[in-house]
Amino acid sequence: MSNLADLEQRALAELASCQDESALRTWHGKYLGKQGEVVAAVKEVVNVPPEQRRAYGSEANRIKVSLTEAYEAALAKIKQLALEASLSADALDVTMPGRAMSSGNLHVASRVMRDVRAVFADLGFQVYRSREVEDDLTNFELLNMPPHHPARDMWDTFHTTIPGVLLRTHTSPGQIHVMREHCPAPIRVILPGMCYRYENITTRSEIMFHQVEGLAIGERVTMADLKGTIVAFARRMFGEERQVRIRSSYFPFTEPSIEVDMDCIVCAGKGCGLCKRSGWLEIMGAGMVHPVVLKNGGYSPDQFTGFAFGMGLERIIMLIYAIDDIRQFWANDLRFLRQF
Ligand code: FA5
Repeated sequence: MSNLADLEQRALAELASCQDESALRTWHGKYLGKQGEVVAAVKEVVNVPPEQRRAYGSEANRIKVSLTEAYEAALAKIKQLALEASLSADALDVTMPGRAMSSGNLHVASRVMRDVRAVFADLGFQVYRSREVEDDLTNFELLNMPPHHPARDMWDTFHTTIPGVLLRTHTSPGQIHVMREHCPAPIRVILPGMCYRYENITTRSEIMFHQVEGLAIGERVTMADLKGTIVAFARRMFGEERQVRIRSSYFPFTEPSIEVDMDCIVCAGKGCGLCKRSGWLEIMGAGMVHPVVLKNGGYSPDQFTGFAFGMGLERIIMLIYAIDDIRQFWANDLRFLRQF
């Protein structure tokens, strides 16, 4: 008959001396496994005299339960110590579950700008990037607006502390840069980018906004080419059924000048709040490049003609998505930005 008290003491002493998980598992086999000493001691009950059998049996079971609990506690402790040791040694626990990365998305202005660029690429236009900090000469004078010309009032300007240096009010000064770089070769480019105007912020006007300038110069470029380009762009961008309307207008750097409207995308020309009940929405200013501007860009107006246009990107996006407040674009409100 086993000496239960001796067995328990021995098992506990050996358990306390186990240093790692493998020693613990060996201990478990020796005492609590199928062939283990504790199981053997429990089976021993049949050899105990009947008057001691009940006491022996219950003591053997108590020892089995208590050693099982001691083993589980020791195993948990050793696992915890091993985890802490590996964390402090590696500083990276590859067993921990990963943290999900939230993926961002392109700003709606960048996305639609890509679409616009793709449409013009199909029409044979290259992209030319021009500077945002300009000089007065290129932003105004070379575009046929000498100092004190009243047309300058059309563009409220952010001037810098350096005299004659300003934030461009439109992408049109890029026309001068690209012409001077490429003259006398024909040009077909778009010039996308940010513009700045010192004006009141309203639901339709911001102090910073994107424009997409277009410029085509060649020996036989006509108003019909301008019209065809605009119509092709509007239909590719907004749908084949779109109607385009051309009104005469005035810009100092184009002659003749036009303003281009599209039938309202929301009410299909019937009249609604977005189009101010007119059925039409303005999408760009345009015209034939003024001879003075051609000359300033290095081209002879006797040999070359050209067309140019400039459209406001945010206004176009407002049409596509029926956005009623331009201030949303740069307000950094994720609820707005995540919709696109
Ligand atoms: C111009 O800026 C001319 N440079 C366009 C041009 C280019 C005409 C080439 C002829 C030849 P305008 O000031 O109208 O024109 O601006 C063009 C477009 O920019 C407008 O139709 C509008 O869509 C957008 N825009 C103008 N001001 C703002 C503003 N404050 N906020 C948002 N968009 C604006």
